Amino acid sequence: MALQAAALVPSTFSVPKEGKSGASFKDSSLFGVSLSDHIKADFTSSASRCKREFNHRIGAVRAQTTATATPAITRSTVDGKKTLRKGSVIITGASSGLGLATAKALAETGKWHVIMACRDFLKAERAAKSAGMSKENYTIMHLDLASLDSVRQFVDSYKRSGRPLDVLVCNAAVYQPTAKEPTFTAEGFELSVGTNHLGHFLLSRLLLDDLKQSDYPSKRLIIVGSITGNTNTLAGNVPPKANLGDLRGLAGGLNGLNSSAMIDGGDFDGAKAYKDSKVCNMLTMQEFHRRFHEETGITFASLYPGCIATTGLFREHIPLFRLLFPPFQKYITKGFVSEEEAGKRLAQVVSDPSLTKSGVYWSWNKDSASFENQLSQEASDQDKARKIWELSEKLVGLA
Ligand code: LMG
Ligand code: NDP
Ligand code: PMR
Repeated sequence: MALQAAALVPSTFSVPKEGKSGASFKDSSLFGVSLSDHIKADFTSSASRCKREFNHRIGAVRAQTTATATPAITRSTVDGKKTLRKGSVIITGASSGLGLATAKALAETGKWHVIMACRDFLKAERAAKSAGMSKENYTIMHLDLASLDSVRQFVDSYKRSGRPLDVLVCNAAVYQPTAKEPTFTAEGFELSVGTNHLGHFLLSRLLLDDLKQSDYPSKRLIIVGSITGNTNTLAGNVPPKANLGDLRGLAGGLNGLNSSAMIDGGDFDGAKAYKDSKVCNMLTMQEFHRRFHEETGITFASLYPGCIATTGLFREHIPLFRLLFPPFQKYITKGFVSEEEAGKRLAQVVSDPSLTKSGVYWSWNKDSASFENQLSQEASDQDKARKIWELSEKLVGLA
């Protein structure tokens, strides 16, 4: 009943406190202050710092690669002015929803070449065309995150293309709210955590070195998170709640045979598995930050883009939910954002010079201004982040 009341009177949201700090609802579009303005990037200095290393790496293969790849961080224009080369950004799951809207927003600037990493090539091609993206601004490459072989093949092809990698966006996800029984990835991991977390974990580990070698002024690894994985919010308290427990299911391989399909070892619940996977995404971002930010200069970030209630994410939900969810979010919670607006938000995290701070979980307030949000206790638990990292390494064959 608390949830119901809160849904109807958003300004009186109230959930039990978690840990020692009070509950925070900054995740909602109704709460929050922009803290981003003070962060300023210094692009020029890092550009020159990385240039030599980049040219050394890329030079040898450059001659054989496509015309779209650019040999140096700057290129000369006709009037002799130097301009920044196009950035190369990989976006997983760019065939619909947030990923597509972000690809479109970045492509439209003319400053980015978007590599749309998608499991359905034809769907991605149609989506790019109907979004009005012009051919010179994107490349579609096959990637099925539910298969680690496919992830490895994708990485090999990308490396062979000779293209630099400036930003990687881990965006793709599946959500199975109505599934009664678990389904599994090619390697036998429960599908939501297997795709949303483990597939992306392997992908980003294998591409980290490419990001590191990029000479782009600000190189970034972004993993899309969500409010529903954060139990310090109202949305995160709608049952079933995210909870990774002691990770016994993850340790057992999430295979539903000799181990549970759920991270916490409990009975299968598709909605919980999705929320758990988002907690893993947010913890992984922070673990990357702790392990690699200083050494590599890469910005690691996560975000909640707002409730994009119209995307394909809800394709498996019952028709009544799909009908009522958008007006519910628009008029009752006021957390609704359009795909276009959400795409602009993620595009900011990719390229805005003021969003270079690493280790941050970004959200936007009701005026669409970005701010650094607080994660729930579990989604910022350093010990759990390390354990998930280590268990995930074993599962994907990195350790
Ligand atoms: C679980 O249920 C599912 O079991 C699981 O499969 C998975 O989907 C998981 O988190 C995902 O959810 C969670 C359960 C939470 O939610 C529900 O049972 C249904 C909630 C439906 C929410 C979206 C639709 C809301 C429609 C509002 C009306 C539309 C208005 C249009 C605009 C009008 C403008 C004036 O359950 C709880 O946490 C219990 C909380 C109590 C429910 C409070 C409901 C408040 C909203 C008013 C409800 C109106 C009744 C509509 C019935 C819709 C049924 C789908
Ligand atoms: P969509 O379903 O529209 O997009 C998800 C994308 O992921 C699709 O392109 C889908 O491909 C792709 N995908 C799914 N499985 C795989 C796979 N095995 N390999 C490769 N790609 C795959 O949903 P959204 O745009 O809403 O979701 C995008 C991100 O935003 C997700 O990380 C989600 O958790 C997050 N998010 C969404 C919110 C929302 O309200 N919608 C709120 C908060 C976060 P295909 O087109 O082939 O199905
Ligand atoms: Mg939620 C401020 C309130 C708020 C916000 C921002 C969201 C976002 N939701 C809110 C409130 C509520 N939701 C309330 C009060 C209810 C009970 C009626 C409710 C229910 C609900 C359901 C059943 N909400 C949902 C579902 C889903 O199936 C979605 C989900 O959990 O997917 C995992 C969902 C979502 N609500 C959100 C967001 C962003 C989602 C989409 C999923 C995601 O995290 O990506």
